[in-house]
Amino acid sequence: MTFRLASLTKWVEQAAAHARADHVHWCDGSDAENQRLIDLMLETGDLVRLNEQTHPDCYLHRSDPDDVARVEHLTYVCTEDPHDAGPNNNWMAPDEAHALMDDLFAGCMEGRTLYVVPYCMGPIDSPFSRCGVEITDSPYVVVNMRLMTRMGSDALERIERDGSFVKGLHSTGDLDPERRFIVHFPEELSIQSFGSGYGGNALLGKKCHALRIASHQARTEGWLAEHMLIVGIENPAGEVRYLAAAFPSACGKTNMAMLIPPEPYREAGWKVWTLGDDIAWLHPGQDGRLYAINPEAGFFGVAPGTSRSTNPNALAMLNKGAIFTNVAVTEDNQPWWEGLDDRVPALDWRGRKYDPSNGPAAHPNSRFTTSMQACPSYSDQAENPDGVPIDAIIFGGRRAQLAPLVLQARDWEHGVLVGAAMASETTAAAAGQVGVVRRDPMAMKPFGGYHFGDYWQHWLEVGQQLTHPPAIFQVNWFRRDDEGGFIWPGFGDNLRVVEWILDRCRGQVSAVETPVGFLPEDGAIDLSGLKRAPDMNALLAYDVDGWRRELSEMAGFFQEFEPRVPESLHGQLARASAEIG
Ligand code: OXD
Ligand code: MN
Repeated sequence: MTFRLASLTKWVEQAAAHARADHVHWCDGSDAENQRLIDLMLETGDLVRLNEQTHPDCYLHRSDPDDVARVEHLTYVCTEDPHDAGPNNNWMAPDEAHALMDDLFAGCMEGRTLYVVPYCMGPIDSPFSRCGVEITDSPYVVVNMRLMTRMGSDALERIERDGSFVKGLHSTGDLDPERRFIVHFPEELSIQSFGSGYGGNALLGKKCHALRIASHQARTEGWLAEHMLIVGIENPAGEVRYLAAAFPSACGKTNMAMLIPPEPYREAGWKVWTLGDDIAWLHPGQDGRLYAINPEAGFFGVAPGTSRSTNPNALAMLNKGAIFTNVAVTEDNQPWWEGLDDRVPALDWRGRKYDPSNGPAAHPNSRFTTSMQACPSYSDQAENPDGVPIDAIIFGGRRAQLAPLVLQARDWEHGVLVGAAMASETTAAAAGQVGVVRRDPMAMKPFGGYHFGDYWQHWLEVGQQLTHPPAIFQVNWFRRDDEGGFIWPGFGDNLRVVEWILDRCRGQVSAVETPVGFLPEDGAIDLSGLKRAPDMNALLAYDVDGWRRELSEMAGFFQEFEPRVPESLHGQLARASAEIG
């Protein structure tokens, strides 16, 4: 590299001086550099080599036991005006946040190497991609960022061409949960993260940049940054249609992104193509359709529950070149987690001899990191600089009651209401209680970089630019029966619901209209080949009393975002309430 952007070198020099880093290393993303970092971490014990016969180039990282999930209560959005961060975010004044973080970062890299990690979110030559640079003292972060983003020299070249980038400053600090903060300065396009090495807190390209900062950028530039998988569905005629689907963390996005069609569908020629499992950047196109790119280049998936039957594609990509975080290991040093198979692990996620009285062997939020290209269903459209046209947007939640298996919104505006009012039970992906129903608009509760009222308004405005908007649906794979069991088989069988969604998009099937949206008619979801027919009446029931309560709870929830809730959302809610009576 012959020249470097002055604002970048200056920022790196200042950060290195302030943190008193011993060395500064500019990452080029090469294999040789990656190998050196892996060797270093094998020496320090940050990584453990897994069984080389069964899992070549696979490593295990055991994080600090107090550093295993995103910390939403320590995550801040620091806008000049607190109202701009909204009630959906923790807010701190930018000056106060800078003073706090400056204090924490002072001298924190003494004796450590500071790595400069240039990365590009999105295909390197896409006009929709955005770049960033993460400064970190964690080699684990560097090797993960290399899998998760386009990292290294190509990204640096693009940054120098663009002349702009998002600044991310990260240190694992001393991992003291009392000295842990993840702060965002959307107006400065910068992020500072201290005291955690965990993915969502430390891999700054992911949640911090590609969702919180990008959602803010997207608002000013007229697009959407969303917590959505992107998948291509090929029908037996060979036509591929693309869907984007938002689900809260740990609700099966990775499984849906790479699902294997059930046998009768496979035999008929259906195929599923994976473009992304977590984040979509959506842009209105010249032709009035909505186009999606995946800003990421890898998966940071939840391991527990991943098995040959639930997600064979994921399992196939975990045999080579994967990094595992907080899983258990078997006697012969293979990675293991609950739900994988019936072997008994030897060591749990903390490296202790496995003892069921200590709880699960793998941490419930244990993860794997792999490159997207390792996925057998990888679609090369993930590299398309223009993105792929989206036919349907799906909002999903984890709800034992009420929310039907699938429901279609009447139109874009109603769809924005459906997304804004989404609710789901909490999971282990974030620190805190698991299984509590909370509103999680567009699955963005932890990731929206600005006031949700403004965000819903922005969604409505993007819709106005689309002459052919995607149809919007809500799904719920997680309805339970009276004994607490799941009613719908889920996983690959979700394609049966997707087929109905695609038929609806093309106007090929009629549906039952209710005040809360369209439901499938009797027999409209193909159940052929299922060993046991699920109770479709229970899955598709329209419970008037339940919905009446739900609409009044939605109204209560929207109250929190006044006076910024768009009028048309009130209108949509009033219409549904009037129709229910
Ligand atoms: C993730 C999350 O890691 O949503 O994708 O927590
Ligand atoms: Mn996620």
